[in-house]
Amino acid sequence: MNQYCDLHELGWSEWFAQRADCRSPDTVARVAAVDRDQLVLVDQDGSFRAKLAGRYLHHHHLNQEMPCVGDWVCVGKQSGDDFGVIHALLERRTSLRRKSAGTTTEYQMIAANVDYVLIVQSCHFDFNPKRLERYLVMVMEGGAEPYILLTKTDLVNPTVLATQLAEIESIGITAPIVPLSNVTRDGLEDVKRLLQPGKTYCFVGSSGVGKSTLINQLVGRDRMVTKSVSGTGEGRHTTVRRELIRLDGGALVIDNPGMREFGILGAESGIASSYSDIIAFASRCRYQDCSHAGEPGCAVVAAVHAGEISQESLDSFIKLKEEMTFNDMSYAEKRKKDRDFGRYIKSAKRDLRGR
Ligand SMILES: Nc1nc2c(ncn2[C@@H]2O[C@H](COP(=O)(O)OP(=O)(O)OP(=O)(O)O)[C@@H](O)[C@H]2O)c(=O)[nH]1
Ligand SMILES: [Mg+2]
Ligand SMILES: [Zn+2]
Repeated sequence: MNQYCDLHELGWSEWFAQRADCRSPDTVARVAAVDRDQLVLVDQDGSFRAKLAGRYLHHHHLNQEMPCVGDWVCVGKQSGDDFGVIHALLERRTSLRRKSAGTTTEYQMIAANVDYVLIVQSCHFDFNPKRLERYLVMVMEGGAEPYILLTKTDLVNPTVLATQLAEIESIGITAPIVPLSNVTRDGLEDVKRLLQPGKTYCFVGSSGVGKSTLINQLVGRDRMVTKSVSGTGEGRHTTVRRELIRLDGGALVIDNPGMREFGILGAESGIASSYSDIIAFASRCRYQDCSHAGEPGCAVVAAVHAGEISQESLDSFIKLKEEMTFNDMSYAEKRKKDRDFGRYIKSAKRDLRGR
């Protein structure tokens, strides 16, 4: 994060100024990353570490009450000290979150105070309009604006891409779509044009679709860790934490670990890496909606037989997916209520503008 910038350059606006009521001598800072019980904050003087005040932890227990990347907080810091104590969380203007499995009151936060969410899918293997819709609902509900990025266009022929674009439009999705390749750099300028200084952009999408690679291209150097896995372009779970960074052009971007669609929002936990193996194999199953329960052409079951995945991790993965189906029920209900999805999106957008 750049040193010595104005709070506005970190995304601060009148909206927050009107609601900030930090007790003196606390000042406001933005959460750039969360590492277990420590947070990385940024303010006009640069970045520093901080932890939550004991009193705060005592009074707040829900997931969504804990500061997440993108949040603004009130923090006490002695001048010259490089460690802060967080006393309060400022109201969120927008939030990107999902319901936790099996509870109605708790949410898993992905990021806060995001202006735009870039939903990233690869047009090679990962393309899935249903999942795209689920992301769109999540974005709209959180109050941010969506963009759709289709990566790895170098791996499909143009007619495949054209069919995918047509399919997205045919189901009533009106969000702007940018096809791109991190390899040929086609479309990169289109992405850059979307990015405005002082606005916050959160990248979401499955593991391996090229989120970090894209952010590195935008930064102009290798800021995020990416992993080369195979010539076919499938990736494994590489990014392990969310992080807010400021691009030279002034836009603020948040990288995310993949696999959101499975709702493993605590994807930082150890099990995530074994699931990402399963997901990598699953992308090669014959059927896109394969449940890995004996369908023909199932690459996951084949990998179990080959000893590349253990039966136990497959079992827990399937169990987790069942929970996620439960998670998605609210989405199904929403769809029933509002059969015309396009209309739903439009009204959500109207609500947003009315805010
Ligand atoms: N052919 C091709 N490969 C790409 C493209 N973008 C990324 N890759 C490759 O895909 C793999 C995964 O890329 P990452 O950027 O690590 O993916 P990610 O979305 O950040 O993945 P997670 O951090 O696990 O969520 C790497 O091997 C990249 O080199 C692309 O446009 N075309
Ligand atoms: Mg990544
Ligand atoms: Zn399968």
